[in-house]
Amino acid sequence: MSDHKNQGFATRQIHAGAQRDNHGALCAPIYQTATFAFESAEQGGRRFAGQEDGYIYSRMGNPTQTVVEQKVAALENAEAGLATASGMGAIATALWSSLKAGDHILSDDTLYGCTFALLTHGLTQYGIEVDLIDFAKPELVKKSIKPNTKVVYFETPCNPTMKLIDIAQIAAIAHEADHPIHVMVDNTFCTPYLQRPLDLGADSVVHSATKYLNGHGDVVAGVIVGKQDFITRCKSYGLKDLTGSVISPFDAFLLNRGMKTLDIRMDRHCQNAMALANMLAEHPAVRKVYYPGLPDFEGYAIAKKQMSQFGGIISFELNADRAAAANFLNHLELATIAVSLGDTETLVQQPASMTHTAYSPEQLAEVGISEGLIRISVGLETTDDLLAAFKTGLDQVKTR
Ligand code: 7XF
Repeated sequence: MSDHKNQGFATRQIHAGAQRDNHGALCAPIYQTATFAFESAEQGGRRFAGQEDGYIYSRMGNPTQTVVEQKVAALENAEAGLATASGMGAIATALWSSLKAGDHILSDDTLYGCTFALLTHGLTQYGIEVDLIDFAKPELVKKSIKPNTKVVYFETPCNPTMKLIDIAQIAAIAHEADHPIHVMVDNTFCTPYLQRPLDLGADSVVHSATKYLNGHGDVVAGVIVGKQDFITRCKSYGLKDLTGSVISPFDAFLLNRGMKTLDIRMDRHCQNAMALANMLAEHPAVRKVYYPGLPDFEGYAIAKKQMSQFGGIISFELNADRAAAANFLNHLELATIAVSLGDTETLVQQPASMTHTAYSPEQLAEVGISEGLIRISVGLETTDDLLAAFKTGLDQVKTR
């Protein structure tokens, strides 16, 4: 358990995990080494046997990685954390560490495209039963739990429709079952600054640290946090033997640096997104805005309850055909057409043809991802400049 429990978020994001090296370096150094020297054959044996703490080989841990892990764990109020080479590395490591052939995973139906692919095209090939249902219907979740259900999995807000799922309610349903069920939440869209699923009853949290945690668009990384025994299993089995999805010391260094400013970046992302969502909602060229901070958005009440602010992601549909949506993106000033999110730059993309192509057209329609849906990752630019760029673009849309 971290010793930062009584400190504020900003103090933890800067100091948790930090350790002075022999030279007193302020910033945790990049330990660019694959392996670590043992003082003796006996010491090597003791480390492998788990009888002595210390580093062995960088697939099993590295001091730069440890800083990230302790920091994220402190921010999520978790006992322990594990850093990985990508968000998918975190999700795959956490799921492979929790499931075996014959087990059942119950997941929400709206997931980042590659998570959807991992579950429906991946896990099913290895004898794991997968059911995807709408977790906004808690009664359905209750009915869908089976005797072999081992994991309940979801994102909230969901990528890209911003559907809200009540973490406390779903965790309570899963934990009421007459056998143990592990509740795993992807907290990428919120970060621990806006939402802490473990405090609401979840068992573990996964992140694409590529997004807000790092925040600068220059790293692909992931993290898992949870109870110490679960993280030990993820580290010494899931990551070491099954996925090998190890973060590099340099990426761990950048991630540690990015996380030191998480709260002030998130505040600006949220402010810019709220202003932009309000403008979009009032513009005649816009048919629908998907943003948890709009009081008439489904799930607003859940967002109010479990998030401290409403986040930096907005999706919306134009009151126009698909070609007009592409034309809008092609001529939009300031925003870059790119997948990913949580960067300083505002990014726009179309989930149906980009991030969510693992879904069939029928599956996209079922979860409400329309062909023309546009997702915005609202950046840290000056609010008025962003509003002006989107307004200019929208004013030119030929509405139906
Ligand atoms: O392996 P990654 O670091 O790219 O993370 C995977 C991932 C996991 N969970 C969520 C909620 C995510 O959004 C992602 C990555 N999503 C990007 C996006 O939606 O733009 C990936 C670009 S294809």
